[in-house]
Amino acid sequence: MKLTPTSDIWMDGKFVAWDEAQVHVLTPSLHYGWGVYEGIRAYPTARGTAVFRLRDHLRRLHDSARVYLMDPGHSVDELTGASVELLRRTGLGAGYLRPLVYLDYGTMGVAPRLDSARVAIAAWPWGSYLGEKAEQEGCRLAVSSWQRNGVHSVPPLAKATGAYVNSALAKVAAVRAGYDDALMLTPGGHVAEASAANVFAVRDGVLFTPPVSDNILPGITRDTVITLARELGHEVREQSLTRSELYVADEAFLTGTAAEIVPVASVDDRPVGAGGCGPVTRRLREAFGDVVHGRTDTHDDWLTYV
Ligand code: PPE
Repeated sequence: MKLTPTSDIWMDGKFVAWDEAQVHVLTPSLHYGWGVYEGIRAYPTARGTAVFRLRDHLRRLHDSARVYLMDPGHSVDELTGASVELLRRTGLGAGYLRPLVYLDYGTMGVAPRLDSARVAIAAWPWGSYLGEKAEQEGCRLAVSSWQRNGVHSVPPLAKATGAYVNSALAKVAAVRAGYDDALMLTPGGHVAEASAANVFAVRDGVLFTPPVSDNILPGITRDTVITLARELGHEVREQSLTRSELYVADEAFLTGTAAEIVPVASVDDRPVGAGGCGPVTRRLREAFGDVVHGRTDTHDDWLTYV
């Protein structure tokens, strides 16, 4: 996915031209992966551009920073204002926001100085994360030989930059083997999640998704889908799943900010249900589309209008 530059990037309270948003090559965040970030989407609505669950994402950014002992130095309110202002300046009607908390250059060694946190927010247009074909016809997943980061190694609930070498190893291997994405397991063999998205299975109208204790990032889209599914009358169970339970599901789908809701066509070459997008997944995608585009006011509190 090639980046499309926009006009400005917000850095520590100032707007900087895209090409001038530089950091020193010796920042410890680059060397040791000590940084945290978020991914947030903005959508066009009848009332202008709206950012979806902005405060929830920025709160998670603060939570992730706390796990990594960094103080972003800007409150959730300040970062909300900066995000909105950035979208105004860049003129993006829809797109992706990427806040990043990282360490300033100045020390080296694996115990970096943690009181030098810097914050940047960039925004750019971002289309389909897994590709148009996967979005329409479903993605092909393969269980990865790489285990998902665990609570004893790299805490899965914090969105740390360095943690993504784990996701990247799995995703690169899956793509090289001809799949769209990797399905990562816990050391105990439970399904955790895809490389950058949570996973759901549907059987007899009931939704199943792995619990936070199975090494997932507790996704905001996951939470959105749980809420919408219950409103549509579905039972939702957060419980451990094995890969075989996905093989025999009626439907399965992935959720994430970048990915949105993507049907799963197959897992390890076993077609899930009838393949393609099943009826429950379709209904949830419609409900999600209505909410993010402000076509319903039931969840207007999830939208921050630019
Ligand atoms: N698990 C992981 C590991 C993950 O990275 C994401 C989001 C999710 C679950 C879903 O979380 P949420 O976006 O709150 O529903 N991945 C982000 C980054 C992708 C990327 O850097 O590439 C995203 O979707 O923005």
